[in-house]
Amino acid sequence: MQIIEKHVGRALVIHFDNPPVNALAVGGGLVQDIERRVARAQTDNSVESIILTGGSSVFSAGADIADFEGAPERIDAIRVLMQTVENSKKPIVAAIGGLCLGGGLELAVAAHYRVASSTAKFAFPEISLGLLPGGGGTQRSPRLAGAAKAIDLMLSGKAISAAEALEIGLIDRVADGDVLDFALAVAATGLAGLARKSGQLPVPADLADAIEEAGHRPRLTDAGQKIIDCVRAIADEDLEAGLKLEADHFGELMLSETSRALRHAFFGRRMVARIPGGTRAGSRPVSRVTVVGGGLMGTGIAIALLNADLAVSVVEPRPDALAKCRAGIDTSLRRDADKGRISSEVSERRLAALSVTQTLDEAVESDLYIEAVFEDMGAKRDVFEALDRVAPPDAILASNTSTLDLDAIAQFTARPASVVGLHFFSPANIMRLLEVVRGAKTAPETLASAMTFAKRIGKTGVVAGVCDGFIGNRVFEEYLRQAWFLLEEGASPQQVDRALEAFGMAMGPCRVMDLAGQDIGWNIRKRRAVEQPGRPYSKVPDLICELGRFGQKTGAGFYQYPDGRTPQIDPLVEDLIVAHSREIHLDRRVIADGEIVERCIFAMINEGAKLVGEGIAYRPVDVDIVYLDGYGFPASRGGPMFYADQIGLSRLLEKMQQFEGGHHGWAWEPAPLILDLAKKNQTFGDLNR
Ligand code: 3H9
Repeated sequence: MQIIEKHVGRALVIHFDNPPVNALAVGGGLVQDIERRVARAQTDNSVESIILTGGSSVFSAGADIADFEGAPERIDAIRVLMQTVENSKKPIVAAIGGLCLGGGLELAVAAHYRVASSTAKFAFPEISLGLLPGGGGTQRSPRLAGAAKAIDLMLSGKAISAAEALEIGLIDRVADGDVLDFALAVAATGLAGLARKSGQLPVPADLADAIEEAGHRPRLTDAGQKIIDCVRAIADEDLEAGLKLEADHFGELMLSETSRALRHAFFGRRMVARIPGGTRAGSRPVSRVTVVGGGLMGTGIAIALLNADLAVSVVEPRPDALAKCRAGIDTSLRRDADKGRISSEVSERRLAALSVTQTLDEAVESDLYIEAVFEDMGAKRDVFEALDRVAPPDAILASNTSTLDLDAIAQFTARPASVVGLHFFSPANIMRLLEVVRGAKTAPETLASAMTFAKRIGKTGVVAGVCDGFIGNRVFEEYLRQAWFLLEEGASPQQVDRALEAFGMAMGPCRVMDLAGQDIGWNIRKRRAVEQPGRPYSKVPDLICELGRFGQKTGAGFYQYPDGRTPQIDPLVEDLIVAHSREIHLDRRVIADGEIVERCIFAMINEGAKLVGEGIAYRPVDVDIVYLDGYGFPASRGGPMFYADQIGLSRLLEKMQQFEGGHHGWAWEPAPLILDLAKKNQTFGDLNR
């Protein structure tokens, strides 16, 4: 972290440098240092104008998010900086190269003139952290860009280009060539008549209409409401009062559980990319990938890879399946172009990067091979033996298995160190999560390469050790186990779904399994009955399956789907469940929604803790990110392990002990890690490093 100051003619250039993203850190003192220098320049007679710059690639990614873990007053240093900048007697130019986000944009907006490189990008991403622009952004940007445009930026968090920022008046000029040289040239020709104090500009003419329109937006969060509140204050209050309201609202949001959860997820997504004790240095670059298997999963994977501009070969021996795969890829890429998500040139270029063949021998040599064939050990053996024969010696060999033993698969080759699991979630081109499975013999370099590859294709890669279900499905199994027990004890499918959806799960378990296919769970339960006879499930979902009701694809599951998609309550299912409770001599009782949530979510937490204790997941945050990015866990709760810390592990244990005394209490044996942490008065968060 440093500031380089230089005098160029009568201009003072203050170049701040805080790698990697020029976060405006209060803790590290950068903010205070910039402020001191701007204040000092006021009395330096050799200085006529001041240029603030962060260099050519990042102006600033905003406030240092780590600073928000302290007391809200700490952040005041940012506001002091903004005030000093705006009140400067000498004109201040923001020379913006590259990213200009959040507090960085607020700094630019507090300056008196803004020039940006043509590649610069502007956004207020605070909303995605459950926050609002708290450094004057809600007060100054509407005065510059108009209320509707500014509100849209703040509520959506979306980025705009330099050209768009110029068009809406957020910046003043787009630089030809180097942005600092351009800013210096502007300063040298004089800023008289150009420099403006944004905070003193008139109330934007569209304010009332924009506030009215914004108030009707669906799903406004607390942060969204507060943004609108602050902008409304522009009409009613002077700048100082507006800034005070903004600071108060920011302080409240910063301390809210939602924002803390979203910040946990922000750092968590980056933390899971770090392999403990590992390094990215040895990563092998991946530019060409062969996908073996052109079914639904293989097709989705191929689309995801093409969308990341990789060259892809798909190998599928069955001609009709190969044709279907090719058509699926074509449709997806062309649809993206039709919908304007990509240009038709990009779509054509990506399609040209695809080749399909019926045999592996015909496929182009690749850096990475991803097996996506049927979940059967014999089929995997055939593929991996063939891969061992044809793949170049330094290629990575990956299996997309979700249930089979990766270590056994690796043994089908003479190079188990190059074998890794890449567990995509369906549809693979949409779902953000990628479980990267580390086998007993997977080399650190193979694992690091797989994680780099995950980032390259825009996925959140989370490392999991080998076990049945890895992180995601192993935890999900315990969640479902409780959901199905609750049905036989007295709850209805719609009550279980409603309770968990009210907690924030994207979809309740009955609807999820109807969507995924009830037969998938049925197969797992049949296998488990043999493998783990001491850990039974409720028979309820099996009874549903025995009627041929596999969910949406058969028009019925826990619910009926007359239009193929919308669930409708089916009295037959209710009767079937009640009859089953009677048959197993269980007196059905009224179950509170709170119990449904606690049992399902605490079961998730307990299994997550077991995974961390066993070393399958590196850290509790790895479980959180799997759940946030792959299983629809509510972002505002930060993932199951973060949520557990909010409840408190001692309270969690107490509740689990109560459940231990109830129906199928054996399922509540606490994870040793929870006992250990609770004894030491520690949290899961303490293990996240
Ligand atoms: C704000 O500004 C509030 C204001 O209104 C003022 C209030 C008074 N702080 O993502 P990457 C780290 S709120 C701290 O892997 P990329 C990140 O953790 C802020 N650290 O790279 C990572 O660290 P590590 C509003 C930050 O190229 C490293 O930088 N701003 C921050 O894929 C590289 O990040 C935002 O919400 C930060 N602000 O993406 C922007 N930003 O290497 C958040 C990044 O140790 N940031 N780091 O894991 C982003 O969206 C992306 O990081 C960015 C780069 C697009 C900048």
